[in-house]
Amino acid sequence: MSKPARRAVYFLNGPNANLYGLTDTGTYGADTFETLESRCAIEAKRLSLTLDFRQSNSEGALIDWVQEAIRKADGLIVNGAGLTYTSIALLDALLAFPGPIVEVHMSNIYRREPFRHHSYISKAATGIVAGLGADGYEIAIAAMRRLLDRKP
Ligand code: DHK
Repeated sequence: MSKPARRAVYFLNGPNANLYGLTDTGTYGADTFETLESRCAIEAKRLSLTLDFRQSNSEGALIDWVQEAIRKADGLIVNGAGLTYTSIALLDALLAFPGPIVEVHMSNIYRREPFRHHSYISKAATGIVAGLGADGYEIAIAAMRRLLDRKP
């Protein structure tokens, strides 16, 4: 079988994702954010994806990166973290992205507090991965590869 075409994917992480593995390991697991990033880099390489993996605590930075992705990326994976439940501005930026979007959460947000049960950004998502911990990050990348390979 021929190798799939190389595609560019942005993987954006919101506020406090940099604390994964350092606090609340019961919810988010013991992998640090750096470990998560290197696991994703390995999976992306295996699937011929060029991965741009970023994290910010700032809503504006995340929105700027989504706008940058509109020009530079074929697919977008996003863990909005706490902004998932508050940011219509992040939703509006994501709605402007023309390619597939995978929303990812380390935890199963529907088993948690009610305020985590409504994601604004899901309206822009092609699909969602939640509750699978760090494995979910790799699964989101594999799902993105399949979405990018779909015939229009
Ligand atoms: C990450 C966070 O930081 C929380 O604010 C969300 C999400 C859940 C996650 O499971 O990855 O509520």
